[in-house]
This record gives sequence, C-alpha cells and structure tokens, in this order.
Amino acid sequence: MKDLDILNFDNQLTSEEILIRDSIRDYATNELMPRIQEANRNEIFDKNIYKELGKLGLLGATVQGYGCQGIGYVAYGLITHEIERVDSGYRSAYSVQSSLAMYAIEQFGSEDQKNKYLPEMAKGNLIGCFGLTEPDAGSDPSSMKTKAKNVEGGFILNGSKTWITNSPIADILVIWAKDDDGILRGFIVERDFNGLSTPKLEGKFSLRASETGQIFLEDVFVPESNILPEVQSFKGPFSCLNMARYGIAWGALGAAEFCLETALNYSLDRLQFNKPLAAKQLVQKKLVDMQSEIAIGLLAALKVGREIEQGSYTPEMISLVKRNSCSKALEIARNARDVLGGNGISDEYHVIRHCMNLEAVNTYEGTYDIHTLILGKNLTDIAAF
Ligand code: TGC
Ligand code: FAD
Repeated sequence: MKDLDILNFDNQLTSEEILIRDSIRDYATNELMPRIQEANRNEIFDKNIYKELGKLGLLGATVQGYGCQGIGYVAYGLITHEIERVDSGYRSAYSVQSSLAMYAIEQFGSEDQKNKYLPEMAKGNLIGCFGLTEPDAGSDPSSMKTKAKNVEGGFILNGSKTWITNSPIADILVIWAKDDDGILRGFIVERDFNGLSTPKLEGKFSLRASETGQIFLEDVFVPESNILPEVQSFKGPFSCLNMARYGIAWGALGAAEFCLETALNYSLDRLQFNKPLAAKQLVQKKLVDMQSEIAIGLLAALKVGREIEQGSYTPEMISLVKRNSCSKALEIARNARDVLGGNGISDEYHVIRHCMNLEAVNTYEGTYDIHTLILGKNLTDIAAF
C-alpha cells in the first residue's frame, strides 16, 4: 500500500500518540469494520461497542480522573480519526458519549455527579446523550422552548428535543432548558424518570449505524441533585460543542482517507481502454486533489489540537477546521464514488456509505453555513446570522 503521508504528518506526533493511533486502528479494522455493512443496511447499533471502547480506555479519554485516562487532545483527535475511517455513525456514538455528555458533567457537574456518572460512563455501562436541538430550534438553539419550572426540591421539565444521537438507548440524558427567568440550565435526566419518552427517528439515510431519536419531556421532575450547578448560560452547551466539533474535524478526514485509499486501489486495478484508470490524467487529478486536501486538513486539525492542549485555542479555530474538514471530506467521498463508477454505489466498497454519512456530518454540530457565519463575524465584527 502506498504511503499517503506526503507531508510527514507522523513526525509531528509523539511516540505515545502513534501507539494510541495504531492500537485504535487495529481495533477499528478488526472489530468495527466487519460489522458495519450489516449494521448500516439494517440500521443496527450494537451497544456492546460502548463496552469495547470502555475496555480500551477510550470513553471520555481526555477527562482527568474518575476512571478516565486524561490523554491529550491530539491523541483524542487521532481516536476519532481512526473510528470514522470505519463509519461516521460509530464516531458519532463516541463523540456524544465523550465530548458532549461526559464533558458536560466533567465541566459543569458537582463532585457527587462526577463520581456517580463518569466512572460508569467511562466503562460503557451507562450511555449518554445531549439534548440541545428542538423541532423549531436547530441552528438557533437560543430560541428553544423547553422549560424548566422551579418547584420545591428541583425543577419540572416540559418540552421536546429532536435529532438526538443515542436518545433511544441513553441511560443519562443531558438536557438543556430555560428556567422561569429565561436562563439556560443543564439537567441530568435519568432513563427511569417519569414523563420521559425517546422514540427512534425512522427513515434515516445517513448515519444508519447510529441511533437517532427524539426526546419528549412531560412534567419530568428533576431533583436538585441532578441539576448541573456550574452552568447558567449558552456558554455551557457551546463549550461542549467546541470539543465535539474538534473531534469531527479529525474524524471526517478519517472517512476521506478511507475513500482516497479505496479510489486509488480501484483505479490501479481497473482497466479501461487497455490501461488502468489510474493512468488517466483526469483520474490522477481527482486522486491528487483528495490527497492534498487530506494532508493540509490534518495539519490544521493537529495545530488546533496543540492549541487546545496549551489552553490557547479559540472557538473560531474549531469552526474553521470543522467546516473545512467536513466540506472537503464530503467532496472527496463524492469524487471517490465517481472513480469507482457503478461499483461506487454498492455498499461492498463502502464509499457510498461514507458519502451518505458525511452529508449529516457536514450538517450537525453547526452546519457549514453557520460556521461560515461564525468565521464571518470574527472577521468583520458583524453578526450575519
Ligand atoms: P451568542 O450570543 O454568540 O453566545 C451566547 C453565549 O455563548 C458564548 N459562546 C461560546 N462559548 C464557548 N464556545 C463557543 N463556541 C461559543 N459560542 C458562543 C458567548 O460568548 C455567550 O456567552 P455569555 O457569557 O455572553 O452568555 O449566541 P447566539 O445565540 O448568537 O449563537 C450563535 C451561534 C449561531 C454561533 C450558535 O447558536 C451556534 O453555534 N449554532 C449552531 C447550533 C449547533 O451547533 N448545534 C449542535 C447541536 S449538538 C449536535 O449536533 C450533536 S451531533 C453529535 C454527533 O452525533 O456526533
Ligand atoms: P436549520 O437550522 O433549520 O437549517 C437549515 C438550513 O438553513 C441549513 O442549510 C442552514 O445552514 C441554513 N441556515 C440556518 N440559519 C441560517 C442563517 N442565519 N443564515 C443562512 N443560512 C442559515 N442535536 C443535538 O442537540 N444533539 C444531538 O445529539 C444531535 N445529533 C444529531 C444527529 C444527526 C444525524 C443529525 C442530522 C442532527 C443531529 N443534531 C443533534 C441536530 C443538529 O445539530 C442540527 O440538525 C443542526 O444544528 C442544524 O439544525 P436544523 O437541522 O434545525 O437546520
């Protein structure tokens, strides 16, 4: 296999990071890849994957303590990259548990909440989800309607969330809602709380190996002990989004890398007009464009990872790499599908699955255009949302 690392990316990594990357690649290749075709065809998410990721110490891997490894953010990016080489739905499962649910509890939870939930979530015994989006509040979560009414001993939650990864299977639901004064609060809703229902969304043609659903809250009583005490503004959920968006910036390029490798091998093997497709200039241009975008995109993700590790990152850096990686990966997947001709639409070659997945990846965690506007505001000081 041709070495695609044209800019000596690996030289930028520590030996520990390379070790982590290689061990995840082994797991992803040997354990995840063999299940994905059936899982995607039949919309199956195997919950055992959480236990397996837990055994490898990957869940909430950046959390310090509470049974977690406390690894750096570049190593975390390498994990999402390797998982998404197999499937964006598996990376989604990983991101939601680690960067959204566990991160919210680590950053904004009480000591009791951290001790109660994080070690079990790290083992994959408790599955989390993150409920921000609503039917009428997607790109603009500040217009959410879910309400938290202050009552004796806690809050009563009423409202609904939609497009929530893991909601049908989650044990712990991190829910964002506005209190009587319109202030945003975070709540840890447990599966057995009365008034909670989480139907699955049917008919999804992207991320089919990931569970996605709605959340309905009808007079759900949440005790004081389950309120996230350290957050009272949208800064809370947006900080969690920063971490998940950063992981996606690496992950999408993992999917793109798989598509490039598949297109390269296919074009070298497939003869048309008495020559391999790879001998044609138009095909070489497609392959070279793919390699260029992946190589440049990975260095940008790495740079942002180092900034996070040094505490010097800005949310705009993350918007830049999330937006760039997702749009470039989607274009790469579409071009790879084209190079495979008719075989490109067969799931035997996996490229069409990546194309379909990357449509959602380009949309969730802030659409391409929302990140354009975040960067536009940063550049001009004018909010154009
Ligand atoms: P705005 O007035 O700009 O900000 C409100 C407060 O939040 C702070 N803030 C941030 N803090 C940290 N990181 C960020 N990225 C932040 N962005 C804003 C801001 O400083 C302010 O703080 P304070 O202290 O003054 O209160 O808020 P806005 O309402 O104008 O929003 C702007 C906008 C459009 C950027 C925001 O609404 C946005 O990002 N929209 C996109 C929504 C989104 O990304 N949803 C994702 C849902 S989760 C998901 O998709 C999971 S999929 C996972 C998977 O399966 O992998
Ligand atoms: P809309 O906000 O209605 O946007 C529709 C279109 O309008 C987009 O092209 C958008 O870019 C554009 N648009 C919106 N506003 C503007 C503007 N001001 N200017 C120009 N164009 C604009 N959410 C969660 O909270 N938790 C989850 O776990 C989660 N998982 C998800 C899993 C999947 C598979 C999917 C598809 C979504 C998930 N989401 C989740 C929701 C996701 O974050 C939203 O879909 C996303 O933020 C976009 O919101 P929307 O779908 O309502 O689109």
